[in-house]
Amino acid sequence: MSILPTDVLGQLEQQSIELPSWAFGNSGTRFKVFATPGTPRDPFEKIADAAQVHRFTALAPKVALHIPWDKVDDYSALRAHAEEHGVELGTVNSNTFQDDDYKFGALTHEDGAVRRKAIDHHLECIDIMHATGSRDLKIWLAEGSNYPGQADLRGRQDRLQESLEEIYARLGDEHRLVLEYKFFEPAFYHTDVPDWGTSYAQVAALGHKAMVCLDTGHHAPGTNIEFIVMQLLRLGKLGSFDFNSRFYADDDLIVGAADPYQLFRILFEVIRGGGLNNPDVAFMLDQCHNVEDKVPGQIRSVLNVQEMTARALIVDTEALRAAQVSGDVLEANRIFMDAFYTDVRPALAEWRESRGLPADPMAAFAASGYLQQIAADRVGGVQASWGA
Ligand code: PSV
Ligand code: MN
Ligand code: MN
Repeated sequence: MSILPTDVLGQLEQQSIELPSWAFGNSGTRFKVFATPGTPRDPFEKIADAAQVHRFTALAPKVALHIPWDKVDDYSALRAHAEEHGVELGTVNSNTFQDDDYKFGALTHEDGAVRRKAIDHHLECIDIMHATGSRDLKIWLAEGSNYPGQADLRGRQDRLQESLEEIYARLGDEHRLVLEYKFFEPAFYHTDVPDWGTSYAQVAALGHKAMVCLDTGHHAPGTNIEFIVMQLLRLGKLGSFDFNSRFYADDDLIVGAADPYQLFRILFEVIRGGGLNNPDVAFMLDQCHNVEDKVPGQIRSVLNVQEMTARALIVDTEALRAAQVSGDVLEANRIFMDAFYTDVRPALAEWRESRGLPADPMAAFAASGYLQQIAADRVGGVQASWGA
């Protein structure tokens, strides 16, 4: 018998991970952006590449957009293009971090004219969501200050609330707003939405359509992220994940690359708190592939999430509960670790084949010749970068 029982496979079948369009563009550090041959030149090509990930894994049916990076004249055409490629358009991410006007803030700015511009950008994103059929507006704010005394911390928090209220009021019935937090960067002294508590306080004041977005790379070293996942699920306020890995800060590396055990622990709390099918939670990646090929980078990412999910699903929860209740610390920990140490890869490969998917999606994609094809086809034009 497979180490993955039928009910576990049934749950795995429901897994759905949203890909970020920007993962397919060139990205880098402030030192250098390394271009990859065949990198998409526009949002249409990014979606075509994202569709490959779904084709080889059946795990990634949605692609998130970033505005203005994915600005097009006709979003209905982009939506139709996605559907032709077997995927849907997902979360719309706003961007108030690349404009000179936002040097001292956007939704929190002292100047009402700048706040107006930033709010209007979000209203435009909501208009786009109607055309793309997206549910979620994701807001990450780069605002903060570098020096004590530079900013009126409290006034900024009040203005943030007012700005968010106006954006929230424009959401359609089918829409949600998710507010992402990040403990530092680009501001180094204070950040206006630095932690889940601030995000929670802001979205709780808005209403039921506003939730928290948890980016796994946005915490101080040593933070118990699974505890935050548990708490937000318990409060009914975990709206979405931005999955990635970090060694130091916001590294945006392949999810599960730095610490697969942490990913396992997070997914265990996801399952404990409502399961993979929880309609409230969007499972997104937020990664950049600086030195590796982008499509296989994304394939590896979704497979890592699938693998750690499978391990989390085979925790013997009944035995674990009994050990917890009886105070058997070592037995409880053994049960937990047993699942984590179980190699589920052969069973997953077998299961994929039984569903008409390649047993090894990485190898199958490499053999498909897609990267060579796009390198030949997409000569000329300007390659999309992490930004445009
Ligand atoms: C900010 O660091 C962030 O995590 C936000 O989600 C942005 O939209 C994204 O990165 C851009 O890569
Ligand atoms: Mn993010
Ligand atoms: Mn980030």
